[in-house]
Amino acid sequence: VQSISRHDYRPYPYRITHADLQFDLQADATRVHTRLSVESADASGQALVLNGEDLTLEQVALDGRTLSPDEYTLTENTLTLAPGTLPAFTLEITSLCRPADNTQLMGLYVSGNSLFTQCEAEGFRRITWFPDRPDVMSRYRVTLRADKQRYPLLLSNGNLLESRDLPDGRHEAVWEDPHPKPCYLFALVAGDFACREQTIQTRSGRDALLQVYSDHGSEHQTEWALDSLVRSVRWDETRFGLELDLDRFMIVAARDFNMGAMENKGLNVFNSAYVLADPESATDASYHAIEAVIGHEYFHNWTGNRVTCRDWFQLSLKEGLTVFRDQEFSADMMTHGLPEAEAQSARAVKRIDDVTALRIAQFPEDAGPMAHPIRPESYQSISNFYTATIYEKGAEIIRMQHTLLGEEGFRAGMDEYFRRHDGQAVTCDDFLSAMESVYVRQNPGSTLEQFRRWYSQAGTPRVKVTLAHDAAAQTLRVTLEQRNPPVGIETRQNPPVEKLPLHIPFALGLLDGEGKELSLTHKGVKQATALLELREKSQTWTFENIAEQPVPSLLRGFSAPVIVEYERTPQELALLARHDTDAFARWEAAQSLATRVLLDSISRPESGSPDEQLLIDTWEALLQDGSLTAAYRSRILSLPAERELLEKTSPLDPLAVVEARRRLIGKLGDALAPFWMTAYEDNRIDGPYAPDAASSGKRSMRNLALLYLMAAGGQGGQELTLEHYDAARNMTDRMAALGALVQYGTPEARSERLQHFYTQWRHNPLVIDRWFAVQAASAATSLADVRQLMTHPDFSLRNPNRARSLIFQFCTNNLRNVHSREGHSFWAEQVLALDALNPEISSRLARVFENWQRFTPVLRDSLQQAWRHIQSQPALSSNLSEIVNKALS
Ligand code: DPP
Ligand code: ZN
Repeated sequence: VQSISRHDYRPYPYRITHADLQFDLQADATRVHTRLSVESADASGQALVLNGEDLTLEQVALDGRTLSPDEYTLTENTLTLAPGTLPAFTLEITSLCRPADNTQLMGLYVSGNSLFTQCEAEGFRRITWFPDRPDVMSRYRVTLRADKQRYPLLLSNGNLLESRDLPDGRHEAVWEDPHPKPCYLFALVAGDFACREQTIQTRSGRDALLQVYSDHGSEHQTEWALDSLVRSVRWDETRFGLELDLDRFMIVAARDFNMGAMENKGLNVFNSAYVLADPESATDASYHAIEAVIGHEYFHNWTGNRVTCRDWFQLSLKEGLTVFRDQEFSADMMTHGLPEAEAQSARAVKRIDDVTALRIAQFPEDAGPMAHPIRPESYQSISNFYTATIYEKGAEIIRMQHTLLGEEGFRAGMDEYFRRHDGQAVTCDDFLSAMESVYVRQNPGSTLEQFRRWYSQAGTPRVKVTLAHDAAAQTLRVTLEQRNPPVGIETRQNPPVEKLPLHIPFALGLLDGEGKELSLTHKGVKQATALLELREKSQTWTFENIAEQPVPSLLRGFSAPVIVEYERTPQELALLARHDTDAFARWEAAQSLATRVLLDSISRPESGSPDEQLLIDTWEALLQDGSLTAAYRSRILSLPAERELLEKTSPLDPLAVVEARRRLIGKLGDALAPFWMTAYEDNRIDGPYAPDAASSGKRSMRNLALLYLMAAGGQGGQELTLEHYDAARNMTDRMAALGALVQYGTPEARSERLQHFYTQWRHNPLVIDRWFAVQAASAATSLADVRQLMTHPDFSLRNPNRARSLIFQFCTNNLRNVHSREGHSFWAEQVLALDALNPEISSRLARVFENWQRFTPVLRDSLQQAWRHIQSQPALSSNLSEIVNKALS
């Protein structure tokens, strides 16, 4: 498989000013007539190369003259023409594609009775011949023709110009998108849907029609989605001054969808999991995810669509930035209308959740064979680079710019970015230059030149902290030292790649021995939190008026995506967990204390951890601290997730992690049972369901208390959980009870409630996904159980949500039962089965064990064998080959 390099970028030698597409839509074969207005960009007379995949070419015409086959070159994936020195011409192509056979769900495909498209990154070439690259931007006019009964709705990007009936029961709709766009933002949808809509006035007083389409029968589940869309429009107006630039903005829910959602211009296509919600069937987490994803895709309208990527190496230009924007949107929505202290806490909860996700998904990626900078240098298949690094680390790198520039400066930088680049396809460097234009005004003599290294260097940097207190001088010297060891392919490069020091904003606070915050005075400036800008390999700051040896609060707010190295005593951690004024660092301290106890008990299972009692006391203090919000309390009292802990074992020892964590949950549940019971009672909510921060926080705390009580063992916990299940009036509570039972309940209780749940929800596919997932991820579910579930009539490998709910959940989250020789070969078997259907999905499943070399020897051998088995198969997809070859190299 060929690798593409960032430095090979060449501008496309032609402009496609207009694309006029006519579709005769049918599920088995759709004929596409493509009419392109082409101009030579450089008068060089170079060949015109178009991409195509799984298409049948019927006819090619240039300026109205049909070409004979010897006038063009057709290979499996290219169509090459030699228009010579013509400055401008019209190219017409007729081709066929086959939606019903399209199991990859890229290009035009069938889901249920409807037709959908997915083009990012390279799906448009599966619809028609075209220069399938983001820097070719065209105005689209799209005519859709189809059977009216089967496909009563015909949607595409932009505005509906006209629609009319045709003979033979067919009809036609013509859409025009006034904004030039790359083909990856093209979309069409044909089918029969229910619609919820609302007209709003944009900030400048224009009317805009917002619509959410979904299957008939699910219209009662789209209210939250439409409301979230309205909030997204408002938020982008107020926070970034960005207005909706279309008369109409549509969202359509698809049952079969590879990703979360897609920001096609004016016609977003969404995985139904990120659209449909009602209190009965959706959890708080789903409500929040729907709001976040709707925001994310809507925000792409400016960051991605109006200003797009020059090439796919720049993917983080739009994704990192848009994730940052959706994170801020969610935080603003959560804190809206709360008193200051609660707002701060809610913001910290959002930050905690985002950082946890980063650590679980991105840190391991950045230490494994797929490690890449947020702007990769090369790839074989771009689909493999829709990664946690591009998205989540990308967002952290934008957030650091926000930290360095401040809210106002960042906004000024964004304004400048749009002033310079609206309507263009640009690079990450262009974005940074716009931000830098503000930074240099704020910091004369300084630039963001060094900051750019974050875009080109992979790996999670480590920052080592050293403190030196001088009691006589009453000063504290803080030394930060950065290291960025080689990762991924770098570890095998000779000579070794030299990584240069990064520009790292490091937020620091200090507490005294009683836990009171000290102020930091440096060069006469006094503050509670100092933002140290680490630029050298090692740098020292001196703070004055520090009478006694302080306890440092490090990397407050997670001010940079790094790992801090600093030896702390358990007592220090406990002090910070109780008193740190920075809510993020406080949570971090509690988590570190728990991690320490867990790792201790793994390394010496007989004696356990000497700090266990300190942890119990700390948890008790936190349970009784009346100043904490319920949401925050639920985060600080949760034990670190299994996968987060796994990353801290070396070699990776999944079974030990599962057992140690289960044991400690049980222990904390038992030791603090009366407190959990009080928390359970105190967080009861009467009244109707609402997913707001305060109520979801209460549910989250109440359900955590329930889990601890259930895990404590004994009759009481299970009885309470069964009651909780029966009394639940929303999916959050119902799932919490079911989850606790499935993890810790007796086999009878477990299977009885699972059966009950299935019977009640069998008609709602998104809830049945939960039913598969809760079982697949449970330590009580064996490989044999999973194989049994695969024979369930509701299981299908073809539906990505269903495959994710059972196969991915088992392989990713059932650390106890996937790690055996049989478990590993099951994984390989499913990777191969999926690869034959849908390489986007198979390569994702393969990546679950990309870090196989770090496991304990027995597991490593067995994983290696499974990888080799995959590698030995003929005809792997190019997506999967890239992953396999990197994993085994
Ligand atoms: N639809 C995916 C996203 O929004 C890819 N652009 O992130
Ligand atoms: Zn995105």
